[in-house]
Amino acid sequence: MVNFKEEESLHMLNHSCAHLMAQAVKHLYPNAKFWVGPVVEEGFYYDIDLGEDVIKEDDLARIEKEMKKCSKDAKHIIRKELTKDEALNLFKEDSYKIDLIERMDEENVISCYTQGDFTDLCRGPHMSNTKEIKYFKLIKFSGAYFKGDSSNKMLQRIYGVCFPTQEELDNHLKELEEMKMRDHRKIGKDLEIFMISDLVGKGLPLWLPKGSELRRRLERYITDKEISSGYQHVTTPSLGSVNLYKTSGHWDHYKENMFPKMKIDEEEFVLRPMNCPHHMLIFANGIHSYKELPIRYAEIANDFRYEESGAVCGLERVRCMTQNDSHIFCRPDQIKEEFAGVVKLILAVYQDMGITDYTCRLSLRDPLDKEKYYDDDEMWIKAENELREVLNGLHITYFEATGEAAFYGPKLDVEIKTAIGHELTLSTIQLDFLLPQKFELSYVDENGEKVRPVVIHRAILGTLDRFVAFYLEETKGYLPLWLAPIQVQIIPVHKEYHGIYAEEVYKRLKEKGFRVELDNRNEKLGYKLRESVIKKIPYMLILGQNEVDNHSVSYRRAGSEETITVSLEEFIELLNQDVQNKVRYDK
Ligand code: TSB
Ligand code: ZN
Repeated sequence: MVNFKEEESLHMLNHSCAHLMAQAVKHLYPNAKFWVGPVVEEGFYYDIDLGEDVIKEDDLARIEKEMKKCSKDAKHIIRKELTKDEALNLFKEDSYKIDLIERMDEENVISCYTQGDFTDLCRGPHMSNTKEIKYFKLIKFSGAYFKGDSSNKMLQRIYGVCFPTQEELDNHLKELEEMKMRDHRKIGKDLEIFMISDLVGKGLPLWLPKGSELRRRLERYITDKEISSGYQHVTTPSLGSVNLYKTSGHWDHYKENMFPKMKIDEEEFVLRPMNCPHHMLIFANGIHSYKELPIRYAEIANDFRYEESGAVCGLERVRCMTQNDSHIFCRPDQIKEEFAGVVKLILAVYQDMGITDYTCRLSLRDPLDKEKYYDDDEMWIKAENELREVLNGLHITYFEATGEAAFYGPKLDVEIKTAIGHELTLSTIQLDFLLPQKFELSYVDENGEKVRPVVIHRAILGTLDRFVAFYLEETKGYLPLWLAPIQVQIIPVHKEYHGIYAEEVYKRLKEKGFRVELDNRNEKLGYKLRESVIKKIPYMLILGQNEVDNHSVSYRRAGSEETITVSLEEFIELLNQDVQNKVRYDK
């Protein structure tokens, strides 16, 4: 009896299920040829050459049905060991298997597994009978290039998952469904936040009117917060000369993440991947006394990075991003205070947003691998200790990651996990001792001597792109009132009878500065309500005869079934309270 509690057995079950799927596919597509079918985190997949055929949504159910049949057939799964020659002979019609066998050397034991009419080359181990493979589901399919090389043939990849019991399978499918519902790409579509067009390009999202409104709210919020915390905003171009990036060192160390250079007249330019060099030059533009420091330049800035096409994902990893960036120029004796200031700013912003689920990673150098880092032992030891002291002093829980520091200094990254399990950095604070040197920055100290400042790079929201991706998932799309692109949706029960009153309410809310939509279309009430629910608009106002007669409004808050009737003035007060308290509706 197999103990399914053990991961190994689950692995074996999933692997056997991949064979079961291959057997079913072979029954339905007799010319199918199989490449590899590994077990992966989400279950298993198999890469299949179907000739001219392409898998479509309906085919998954058909294949599943055939798998059920193969399972019920209760065939023994029989292992047989082969010499290389025997294996080559057995699979002589199958170029994929020959490719695999050719690469095996003499020490490898070559084995194949047979279940009824189906034999596959496989190391095993497997379940002993197909009847043991019962609780499975084919999840999704995609194209996958043979050996991952885009110049090769595109194979059909089918993903599935298998469990020892129906209950475990059901739980897993439920989790997958919840994950899908929370995926920012789905919410972003429902809420009309952004779209992607192949004609524009991968990783280059287009922000729709509602998405742009959300961005504007975030920009205003963070800019105001920064200005009140002593930052000065600057505006710099999204490209710069190649020489600028040669001076900064990005050309040597970051080129593979940049779009290629372009030549105009006799000059070469690049789309910028970061804003630091521009900000260094603004600092270098003046003479600075030690008394002026710290100087904090901030910018809501567009950057461009080459991210691999397989890595780009909705808004969370893009090729054109908008950083909520700043570079702080300070004296070495101000590092601690400035670092603490940024940490506190992050905490304040997270508190406003209601974000509690994150991890802080303090990335340090590996002292045994000094080659990898800017060479100044004393500086590293001092800086790392100072960062630790600040974090401890603020009672921040963090973990240390040795060897994860940047070349130019230690950093603190705030990490979050997305709905589909990606671990990403949201906020970051990075100490830098090198760029000031590259740009020969200095300030004048109390003795009239020129001294190098230290730079702190920091992003609080990270990029607006990644932040919105994260926050849509964090709130499940129920954006708080202060950020919601549309705050109130007004729905008259009958346009002819209640439309005029609805207009009045609309005007009054607009006057008060709220973002309101009036749904005066000739659609059924139920239809309008359903649409508003999908869009997760924080407040729905339903206005019928009762409301007209009493000069009242009936509201329903997003995610709630309850309808509450109050006077219009009370409703305005409620909205003001929600904005002021930054109330979250999903918690
Ligand atoms: C903070 N020069 C620093 C800056 O001064 C910098 O660029 N740091 S960074 O490379 O870590 O990027 C800042 C933030 O941008 C990251 O913390 C992350 O939240 C976000 N980010 C990075 N790459 C992407 C991307 N491809 N798509 C969306 N957001 C990204
Ligand atoms: Zn920077």
